[in-house]
Amino acid sequence: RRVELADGAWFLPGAIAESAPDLLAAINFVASVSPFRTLTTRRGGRLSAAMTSCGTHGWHSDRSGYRYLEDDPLTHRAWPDMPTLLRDLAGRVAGEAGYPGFVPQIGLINRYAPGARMGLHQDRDEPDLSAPVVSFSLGLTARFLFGGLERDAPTTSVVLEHGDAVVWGGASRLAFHGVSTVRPGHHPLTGAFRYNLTFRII
Ligand code: MD3
Ligand code: FE
Repeated sequence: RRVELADGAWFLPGAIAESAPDLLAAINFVASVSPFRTLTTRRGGRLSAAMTSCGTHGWHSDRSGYRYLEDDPLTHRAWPDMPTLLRDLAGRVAGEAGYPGFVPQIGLINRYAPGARMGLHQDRDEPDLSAPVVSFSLGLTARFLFGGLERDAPTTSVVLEHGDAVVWGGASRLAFHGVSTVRPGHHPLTGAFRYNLTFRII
């Protein structure tokens, strides 16, 4: 099943639910090489979701701002290779949403403990904005907010549950979006966390 949330944005409820245990194992592999860490913003704030990455580059933020880096500044080594399962599943889900031939270069993994959130933002650090962003949600539920191309445009929300996928392309690629504060809970596979994986091309 696929539902168009906005022009070019497709919600595929439960699309990755079957693969959840294998996805968790892949996340644990990535985190064993490049651990989850809390990043700082240019202004000195802290992002409340912990992050790590796999693939050719990883996303990083510090006093110098946001960017993709070839090496992990925590380990001073390359980021872990993207597990084949992640690459294949992201490609399959993109195809189901009408974006065939998607081969992600980077997998950014966000880990939300209860109380964590992500403020309204655009994903615009990728030079190739013709490629969609594919996102997978695992574990605790979250309310996801998305708006228009301007920060003050009205927002709509959708509840993202364990096993859901969303693909953002076309006219929605630069839409403002964010995640409301994750509420306390327990999930049999992820315990007290929500994980979100986003697959990108830069
Ligand atoms: C809409 N992550 O990592 S995933 C992010 O749940 C991010 O962790 C959220 O926003 C999370 O940047 C939301 C859904 C999502 C991802 C990328 C998008 C929505 C998007 C890119 C463009 C438009
Ligand atoms: Fe985003």
